[in-house]
Amino acid sequence: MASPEPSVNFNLLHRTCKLVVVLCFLHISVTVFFYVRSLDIRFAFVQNQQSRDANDTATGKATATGTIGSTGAAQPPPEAQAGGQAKDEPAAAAAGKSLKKCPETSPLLVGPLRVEFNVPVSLDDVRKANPQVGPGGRYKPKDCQALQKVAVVIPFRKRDEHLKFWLYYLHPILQRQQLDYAVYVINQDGEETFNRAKLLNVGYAEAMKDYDFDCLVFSDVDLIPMDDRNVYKCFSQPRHLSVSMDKFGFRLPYKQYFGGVSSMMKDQYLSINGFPNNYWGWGGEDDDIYNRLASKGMSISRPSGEVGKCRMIRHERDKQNDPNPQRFDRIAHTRETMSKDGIKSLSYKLVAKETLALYTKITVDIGKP
Ligand code: UDH
Ligand code: NGS
Repeated sequence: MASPEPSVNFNLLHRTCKLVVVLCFLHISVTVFFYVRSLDIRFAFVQNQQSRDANDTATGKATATGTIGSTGAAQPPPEAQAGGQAKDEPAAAAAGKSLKKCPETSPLLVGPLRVEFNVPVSLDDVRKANPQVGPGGRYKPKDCQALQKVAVVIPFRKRDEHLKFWLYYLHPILQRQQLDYAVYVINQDGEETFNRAKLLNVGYAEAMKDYDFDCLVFSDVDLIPMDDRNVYKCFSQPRHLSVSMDKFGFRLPYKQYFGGVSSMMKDQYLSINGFPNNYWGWGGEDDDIYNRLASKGMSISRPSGEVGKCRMIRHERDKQNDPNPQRFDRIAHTRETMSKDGIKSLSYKLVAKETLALYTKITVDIGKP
């Protein structure tokens, strides 16, 4: 007699298998559903990051203070949602609490940059690309307290095309460097012989009337850094920043070279009585500054050759800036002259001070040789 048991067993096995298959299907569906959803979120995050990055390039705004929801909108971090301790910095600022200090190295830096001068730029474009830069070319980070207050001083006369490129490249860089900065263009009035170092002294004097800057960056108008890790700030020793220029084959032309772009803390600058006022025409004033620093026992700090790469905008020699025949004699006597000639003996006539959208323009009569 045939027993019914095998058929019962078979039916049971059949049903169990069906159940397992259904469960597997359910499991796979749920997994696929959540996987696709997570892709969606990641995609939204990337898109959002990109637009934030583009915006941050212009604004220098710190990123990633919250999480990104499926809508792509920034949301408070989980701790804040749960009523935890996470700090929302802008809210802290709004509540009158002091901001925390910016980090030693800005997280916004991107490293090597492409720098080209073949397409002209307009001031209008630069303004639009830098909405966070205030009148006079001033900026400070919103989300943290900048480590230094920096006045960037540019000696100037009739180099408007170069200035546009300088503003176009430098404003985004300086914002990413999380500096509290302002740009001063010191325009020599009239047609007399150019005097770079005296204009830089005027820049110091005029900038200090506006704000308690603790660092001065002195930059030629035609020099653009090729790496934003070359931070336009001050160090424990005076800094030479344009160490690796294209026109010198990306090398330092000589060990004492201090031309182009340099920076000094206010007290370093004052300890050498500022810069010489009597170098009229091209050459030697940067060597005199180097001599001043060396005579006070200071050394020159520099970025690496890689980080210090920069491009110079090619140009012809300017009118009224021929090589100064007295420069060799003058640099041979820096030690004797520096206490008498410098910021303490500076005299000039302020012709105009204009607070423009991207910089402060100081037009000045500095006399003649
Ligand atoms: N500068 C002006 N206007 C002038 C002269 C100088 O704005 O008429 C400023 C400007 O910021 C410039 C800086 O001063 O970058 C230094 O000027 P410089 O002439 O000493 O140095 P630069 O490197 O030129 O600009 C060196 C001479 C190049 C000769 C090239 C011949 N092909
Ligand atoms: C030196 C000049 C510096 C000048 C440097 C680079 O010879 O002022 O060349 O010049 N010193 C003297 O003349 C004493 S550059 O090639 O950039 O025009 O900065």
